[in-house]
This record gives sequence, structure tokens and C-alpha cells, in this order.
Amino acid sequence: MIAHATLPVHSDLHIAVGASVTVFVTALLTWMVAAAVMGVPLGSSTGAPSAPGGSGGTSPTQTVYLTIQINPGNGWPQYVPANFSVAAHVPVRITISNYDNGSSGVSGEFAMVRGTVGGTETLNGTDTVSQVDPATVAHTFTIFQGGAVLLNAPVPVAAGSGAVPSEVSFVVEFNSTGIFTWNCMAPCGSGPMSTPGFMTGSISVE
Ligand SMILES: [Cu+2]
Repeated sequence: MIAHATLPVHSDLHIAVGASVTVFVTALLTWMVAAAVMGVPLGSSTGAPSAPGGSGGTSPTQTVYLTIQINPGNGWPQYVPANFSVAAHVPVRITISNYDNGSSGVSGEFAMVRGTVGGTETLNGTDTVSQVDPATVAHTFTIFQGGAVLLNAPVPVAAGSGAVPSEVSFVVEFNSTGIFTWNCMAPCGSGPMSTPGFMTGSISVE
């Protein structure tokens, strides 16, 4: 009777301990991956490291991947994710994969690359450019500050049917913390352009 009574208890205890260890390890791994992605030094409780020590050290570049897709529900183009966080004072590489093959066209101002490191963006992993043909632009990734363009990255259309995305990649470094709103300045539709989560969103610089 006693053996029968105690065994299930022990068994349940083991399951409970195992589950909590699994949850803890999962949480730890999640934090480590997030910390690595965010460029936060492991073991440090504060982010935003300054210039890397030592000569010839590589900068702790963060990487952000954004996708422009057509929302299957309403057919609007949208950036995914639209809202994300980065650390201030470190280079951030933003890579945008665009599956939209429809051109919106932009004015010349928004066909120029502005505010990136080097004043350029890389197209499809090969061509480094400071501007693109305005007629080929599907969307832009643009940040205004005080009425001036702080950042502008034009995103060309995807070729053909859009099965293979066009890719734009650039590096930007935020010098101050805060919430930055980004917009697409290509006239891709009043709905998506005015709706957070589609062609506008926010970057939390921490
Ligand atoms: Cu757009």
C-alpha cells in the first residue's frame, strides 16, 4: 500500500522538476539567443556597449531581418515585423526581403539612400548603390526626425512573379535612444501606408 502510494508521488515530483528545468533552460537559451542577436554582451545586465576594445576589433553588429509580403487577408503589402528593438550606439544591419513585384514609384528624393553607414545600400547581395531608379521602387524604409529625412532606403520590386524576393541590406547606427517611427514613402496604398503593422511601424532604440 505504501509503495503504491509513494511511487506516484515521486513520479509526479520528477515530472514537475523535469518540466521546470526544461522551462528554465529554454528561457535561458532564448535569452542567450536574444542577447546574441541584440549584441548585448552575455553576462551583462546593461546593453549599448561602446566601441569595441582592442585594435582591429570587429563591431558587434546587430542583424535585423524584415520581409515585405502581401497580407493574405486584405491583400495589402506589409513589413514583417513592423515593430522591433535595437540597441543604440552599435551598428545595426537591416536586411529587407521584398516579395512585392508591383512598382509604386517614388519621387527622386526617396529613390536616394540616406542616413545609412556609407550612404549606400546593397542590392541582392551584390550591387552597392547610393540611389536606385525611382520607377523600380516598390517600397521604402524611411525615418523622419524633426521633419527631415533621417534614414531612407528604397526597396526595388521583386523580379517576375515575386517568388524570389529582391533584397536590400544596409547598416545604420542610432546615436540616441527612443521610439522611432518608420514609414514607407512609396505610394503603395493609403490603407497600408497609414496602418501600423503594414507600411508604418516603430523601432525601439534602447
Ligand atoms: Cu510601401
